[in-house]
Amino acid sequence: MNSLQIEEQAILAAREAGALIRQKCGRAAQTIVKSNDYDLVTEVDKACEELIRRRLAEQAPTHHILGEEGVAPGSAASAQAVEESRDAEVLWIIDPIDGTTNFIHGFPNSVVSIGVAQRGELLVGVIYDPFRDEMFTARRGEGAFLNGERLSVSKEATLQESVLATGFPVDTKGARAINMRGMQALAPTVRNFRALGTAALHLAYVAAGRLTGFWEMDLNAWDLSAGSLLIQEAGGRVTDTRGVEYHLGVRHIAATNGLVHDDLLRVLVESRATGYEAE
Ligand code: 2AM
Ligand code: CA
Repeated sequence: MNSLQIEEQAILAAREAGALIRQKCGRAAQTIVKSNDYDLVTEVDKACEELIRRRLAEQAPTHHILGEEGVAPGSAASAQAVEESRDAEVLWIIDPIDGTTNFIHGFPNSVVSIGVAQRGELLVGVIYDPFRDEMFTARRGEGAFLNGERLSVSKEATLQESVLATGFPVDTKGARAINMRGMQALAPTVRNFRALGTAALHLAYVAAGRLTGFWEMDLNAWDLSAGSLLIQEAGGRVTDTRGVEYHLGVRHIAATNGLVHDDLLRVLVESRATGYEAE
């Protein structure tokens, strides 16, 4: 299968799972608590992942799959699962519902995120927003697209002109407090903040120039891989919060149009809000 065929399959899988997300948003019968009371999953997350896995078993039986719902809860288990699978020849990295808390509350902001890597290097990224019917796609070296139209990142050159997004970690005691320090430090300068409850949609919006940048800590490869490729292909920059170029093991993410990247990192480092302080 070449990258074009992989992209086609990812798009079909994302549309299929997206239809279920749209149909079931706010109507999940049961909510299951994962690592703590704020870390949630529903039977629809599992059903969406199952749909995608079934398609891949038929269309690409030799490819490996790393899906959020196939991994034990908690940061350590997630990091280990990524480590164990990242050198696979072809690896599909799947978040069947990014924005599960929104999904449970009927807040119509959840997406399907599918990244495909070859021996650890991202080849294809697809993020589908079923509520707006927006399909974000990228293939390495071929650019990023929204419903077939070429994307490029925004042109804001200063934090003063920037709209930045972030998310609030499920670890209410440690990571959330660190995240608030970052917001506090940035608040006097940035144009404004947005928090949509889905990391993958934030990344897609940075690629589309709708957001200047995004940072968040303790995320997983399935939240970040597809969106990172979209941003790189749209001319932006993706690193960890200390400036190391994005790779599948990155959990503390900074993703921008490139122009404000160093300024964002400087504020996060100076305010001790990179997420690495606790490690
Ligand atoms: P999810 O909806 O797939 O769980 C919101 O700030 C972002 O954090 C979402 O993309 C959400 O993804 C992600 N997230 C939620 N719980 C998480 C956890 N326990 N570890 C890491 N990321 C999580
Ligand atoms: Ca998820």
